[in-house]
Amino acid sequence: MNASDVLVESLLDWGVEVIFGLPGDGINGVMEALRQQQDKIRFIQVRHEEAAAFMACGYAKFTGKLGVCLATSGPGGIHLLNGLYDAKLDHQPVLAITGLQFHDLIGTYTQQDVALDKLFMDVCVYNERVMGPTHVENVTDLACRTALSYRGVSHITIPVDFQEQEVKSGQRSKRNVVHHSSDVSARSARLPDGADLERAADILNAGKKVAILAGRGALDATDELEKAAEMLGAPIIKALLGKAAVPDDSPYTTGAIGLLGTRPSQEAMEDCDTLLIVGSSFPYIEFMPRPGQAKGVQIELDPQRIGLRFPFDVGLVGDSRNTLRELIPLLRRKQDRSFLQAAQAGMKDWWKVMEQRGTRRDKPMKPQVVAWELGKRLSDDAIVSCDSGTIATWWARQVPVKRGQMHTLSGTQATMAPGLPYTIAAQVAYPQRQCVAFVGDGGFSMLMADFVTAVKYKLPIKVVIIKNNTLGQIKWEQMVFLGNPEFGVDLHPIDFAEFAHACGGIGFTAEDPNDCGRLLMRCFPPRCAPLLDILVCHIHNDAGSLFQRSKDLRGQYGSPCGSEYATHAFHRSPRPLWSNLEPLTSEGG
Ligand SMILES: Cc1ncc(C[n+]2csc(CCOP(=O)(O)OP(=O)(O)O)c2C)c(N)n1
Ligand SMILES: [Mg+2]
Repeated sequence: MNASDVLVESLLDWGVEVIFGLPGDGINGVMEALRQQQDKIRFIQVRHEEAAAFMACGYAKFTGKLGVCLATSGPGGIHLLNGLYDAKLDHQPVLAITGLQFHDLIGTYTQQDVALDKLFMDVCVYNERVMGPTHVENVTDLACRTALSYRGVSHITIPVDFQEQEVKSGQRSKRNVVHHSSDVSARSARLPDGADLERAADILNAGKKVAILAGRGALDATDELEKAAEMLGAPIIKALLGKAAVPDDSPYTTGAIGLLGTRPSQEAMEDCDTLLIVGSSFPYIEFMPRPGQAKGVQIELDPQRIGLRFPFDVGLVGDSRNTLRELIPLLRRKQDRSFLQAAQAGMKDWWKVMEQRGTRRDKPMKPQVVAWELGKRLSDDAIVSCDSGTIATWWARQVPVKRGQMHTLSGTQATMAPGLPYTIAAQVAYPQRQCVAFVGDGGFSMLMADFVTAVKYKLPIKVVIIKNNTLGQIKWEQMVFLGNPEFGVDLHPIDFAEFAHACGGIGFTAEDPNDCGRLLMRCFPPRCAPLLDILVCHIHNDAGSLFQRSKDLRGQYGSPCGSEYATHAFHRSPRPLWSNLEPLTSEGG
């Protein structure tokens, strides 16, 4: 057995079934061990290591298991970095395995002499350079355990010559007892303190207008959230990563919050006298109640994050589901249902507006139409991945989530490009489920070479691209927040359908809103045939009217200065900005 064999054996002990990566001469020792174990551990070869890291992160998001990616020394490892930050910021357990130069040439300006352990210091919860074959087993055990228990990124980097070195007797240091570490993963009960629970219940029972904000940490607490909402007469507002925490047909939810959220969510935030946050560190503080406006209770797994965004009165450190189960029996059902009823009435109107926008038949076709048609055709178990950009707004608002579906995007890193690799990882993990990327042309084109990865591994993913030939979100920000004309945001058009064909997939282009549904049906047949599909929707922006509208808005706020305007918009009064931008976003791309 050599060091790489020990590494792969240890990964198998930790239940790793798949590794996403791209080989190179700095990691070929590990590749050989993977080749020998290919019937037990799958290697998915990517075209860009960044995609591999996103795949590992997506795999972790969708399965709850450890996501693993691999890259060679120097440039390969560097390519992983953005995807690893995505995992760090969205708290996903990911292990990165990389190579280093020959152990006795490190730090001598030799080729690809990049100290990846130093480079990754900030992104990792565990980060170690292997110092010899007998170091591998204990380091790998600790790397896997740390990533899973601290929900972050672990990194193991191995000098290339060590990768092939045999593990021999007499090699160990005198303290390194053979097999002294364990592959057992253990969890605590993850329950808060009893006294804190009672204090939290008192606050929630005393509140007259209670709002719940649910995030990523509440994804497996759907029933408990609805029960709490019923007891408290509280609307459930969802942070983007918590989109699937409660289905959108639930009578309790007001959907998303923030610039791409709903009006009833914002109204609930502004009017509530008590806020219960469940598993969310939603970063846009300006959309939360003002300090002093509301009492607050926070349920959060990580004690460090209690009170991060709001001056809470009580913090409950625990798992969302378990904690809610303990809390609900302490709650009294509120007789006054008017706060919830107002939110429900607001949502009725909101969905009417969404439907109106989603069923417009004028040309050029609006992105909301595509999102609406897509939402209708997603299967009950669909796994949807989105990207950063205006695309996220259409996904957040116009694609209702059903119970049983999973939806995600890069929440806190808010990076472009993970939509496609997340979807590939989802399809690897769940070969029978409908896995869909809903992405912009800018984000997709960043890592589009990995579409061919789906073709290569016969993964029947669906990719819906909103093609507006622009970095739409940035164009919009330049105009509306800064009051400037657009600059550096136009994208040279790509015929994505032709690209799909060139890769061996299938591509369609939809330009007519009357035809969009029919074309989507070809990609999303009622009984999902395992086809490789890519659907491309051409959306044209009317840049002139977008700019005019932004000028009108600035006039309305009486601020000639873009930055002042943005300050006003974000820090003093999110609501007027938010409600005025609504028609703008429906017209723009
Ligand atoms: C890696 C990265 N680069 C730049 C940005 C800044 N950014 C956010 S959204 C966006 C535009 C996205 O364009 P596209 O994918 O076409 O979506 P659209 O906004 O047009 O819907 C940019 C450049 C980012 N978030 N991530
Ligand atoms: Mg675009």
